Order: sequence, then C-alpha cells, then structure tokens
Amino acid sequence: MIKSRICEMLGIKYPLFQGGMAWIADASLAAAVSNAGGLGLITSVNTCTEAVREQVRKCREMTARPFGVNIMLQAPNAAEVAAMIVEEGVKVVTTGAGSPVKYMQMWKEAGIKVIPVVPSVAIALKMQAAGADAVVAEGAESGGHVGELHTMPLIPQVVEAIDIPVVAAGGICDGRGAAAAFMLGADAVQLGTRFLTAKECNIHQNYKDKIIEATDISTIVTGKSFGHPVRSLKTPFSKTMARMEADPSVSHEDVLAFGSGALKRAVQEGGLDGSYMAGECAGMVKAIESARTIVEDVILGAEEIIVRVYDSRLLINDNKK
Ligand code: TUI
Repeated sequence: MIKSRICEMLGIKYPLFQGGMAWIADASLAAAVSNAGGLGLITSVNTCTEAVREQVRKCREMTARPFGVNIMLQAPNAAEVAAMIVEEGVKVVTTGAGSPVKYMQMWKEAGIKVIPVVPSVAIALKMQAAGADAVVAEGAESGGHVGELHTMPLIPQVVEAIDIPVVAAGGICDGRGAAAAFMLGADAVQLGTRFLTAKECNIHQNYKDKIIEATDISTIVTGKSFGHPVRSLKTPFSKTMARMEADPSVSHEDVLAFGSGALKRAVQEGGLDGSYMAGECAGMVKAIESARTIVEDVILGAEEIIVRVYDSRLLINDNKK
C-alpha cells in the first residue's frame, strides 16, 4: 500500500488531500474524503467566520478521522479564521494565495500542522524557514488562483530544495497522475477538480454537468495581466472577461468588478454569470462518484501503475541476462 511520512505526520491512511476549494469545500465533502482515508479540507471562504466554524463542528460530527481547514489569505476574514481554528482545536491548516508567516507562531503553539500552498521554490524555502510542517506545491494546471510554474518542473525542484514533505497539486486527477507525482518525489497528492463531481460535493448540478462535459481544451486563465491569474472553464462569461482584459479601454478595476462574486454564483446558482473554476484535468472527469470511490481509484490506480512499472523493469533486466 502507498504510504509516506505525511501519513504518519497527519494520522491519515492514504497520502491524498482534497483541495480546500473556495465556496465549495464544505463539511460534507471534507468528512467524506477523511472517512475514505484521505485528508478532507474545509474552505475558509464562506459567508462569514461563524459559518466556517459551523462547518468545522459539523465535520467533527461526521468523521472521527483527521481533517483540516484551508485559509484563503486574501479573504477579508483570514485573521479571524486563523484564530477560530485554534479555538476549535483543528489539527491541520493549509493556506493559499499568500504568506501565512504572521500566524505561524500561534498555530505551532497550538500544535497545528501548518501546510502552506506554494507556487515556487523561493516561497517553499521561505515557508520551511518559517516552520511549515509540509508544503503543497501547486502547478498552474490547477483550477482557481494559479502560479506560473507547472507541476512537472515545479515538484522536483521543490522536492530538491526542501527537507519537509511535499504534496503535489495541479493536473492530478487519477492513478496515472498520482503515480507520476510520486515519481517526481512528492510525498502526497492533492486533487480539487476530480472532487467537484463527488456525490458529497454540494455544488450546483450545472457546475457538475459542465465539468463532465469539459474536454482537454475547456479551461482558460484570466486576470494574468493584472496579477490575479485564475483558471476556470471557458464560458461566455470567462471569454468576455478575457476580452475585457485585452481591451486597453477597460480598466483592471472594471475587469475585477465584473469577476467579483462570480465563483459563489457558479457554485450556488449555476447560472451564466458564474465563474466555473476548474483545473486542466476537467476533461478527464467523467462521472459522479462517491469521494471514497475517487480516493481509492487514485491511490489503488497509482499503486497498480507503480507495481507494473517495477515489474516490467525487472523483466527488462531479466531479458538482458
Ligand atoms: O489559493 C489557491 N487557489 C484559489 S484561491 C481562490 S478564491 C478566489 N476567488 C475569486 C477570485 C480569485 C480567487 C480560488 N482558487 N491556490 C493556492 C495558491 N497559493 N496558488 C498560488 C498561491 C500562492 C501565491 C503566492 C501562495 C503564496 C504566495 O505568496 C507567498 C508570499 O510569500 O508572498
């Protein structure tokens, strides 16, 4: 069975995290992933901090296994959620879209395992020096807010630069991707897009349908020119945003205002004015499945591939004799 030092560190069965997707990752999804042996994560992006607290309490009722909270550091209530997770005795925190250094001491004193999402080697080194327990290195294949580097060159460079465990994210959605990530030196994998169609994922049915209908070229990155690169499904809405961004007569503020609240609308209303954030592997997601089926498919699939590659290498060696 695939195990790594991250399983021991967090007390999880499989080295697999579910991404803490903004507006999406709730107690229902996080508990289902944790119950399946992975690490479920609850997003801090909700109507208010008390709503996040409620999700944490609900998740604790739904699973006895470890789970965590993902804090989106650009959200206005990030500091409040940072304190709330200490009050609630949450054991694992992942962070995104910024540096969590100012919360690190508080979290470490509370015995929380801190796992920042990083888009580069320089930020991974900074997080290790600040006392992070592990990092999630996220390639630009992922959905939502993305960095510049892609997973294939990002993971080995981060693995080489730091000593703490590395969780690979971005473009991983099945056993093949997970096996590749382990080959690159990752200690675990994180999946977001694949969990969008989980039975326990409470997004609008239109969002799930769009993921299942997606092909290899169905995503687009908008907002790069003004420092807010976001990957989402190509829709008339995201294409309009891209056109606005390319139009010199439209200010960046106007583009941002156009996109404001659009992820929440997609998740809750499933309408034409939504931003359907998704990673490049949306084209590989073909069914509504339980979180348990997804977790087992990815981990057992990776295991099968790794064993097959190992066996075939032995075979080549045998043939040489
Ligand atoms: O955060 C994410 N992905 C997200 S956040 C999000 S919410 C949103 N809603 C509406 C519009 C835009 C976003 C949707 N998707 N991924 C983790 C991630 N973190 N990717 C890149 C980073 C990152 C970037 C810079 C982490 C750290 C960093 O700098 C740290 C430093 O030291 O400055």
